[in-house]
Amino acid sequence: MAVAKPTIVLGAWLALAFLASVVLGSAGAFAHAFLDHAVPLVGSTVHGSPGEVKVWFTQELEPAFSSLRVVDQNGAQVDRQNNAIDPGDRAVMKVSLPSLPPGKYKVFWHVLSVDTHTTEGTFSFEVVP
Ligand SMILES: [Cu+2]
Repeated sequence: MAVAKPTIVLGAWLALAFLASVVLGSAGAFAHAFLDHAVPLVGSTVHGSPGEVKVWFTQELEPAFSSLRVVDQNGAQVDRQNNAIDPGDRAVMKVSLPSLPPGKYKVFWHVLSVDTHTTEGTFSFEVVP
């Protein structure tokens, strides 16, 4: 029995290490950059054209592979194509807008987060006079 005891202790440590890697691994899987909130608010109606679309993500982004695009009801891109990550907060990306006529607009985002995972999504907002 004096020989078996260290083996059991080692086995317990390995089991613990395995459990820890499973827990930490699954936590990491939820760490991608997803949309946290945006201005204009997701699905909102705004009076007058907003000057820009600004999106807050759940994780910092890699600027070279992240983009934000705004299209009108016909699918034509209407933003100023100057999407950039906020130098003060790398989890924030924005793009400028010209004066938009009333209508429905859709925002497409496609980002690469610092953990090298790519995520994308869309949301819409409506401009009314
Ligand atoms: Cu990730």
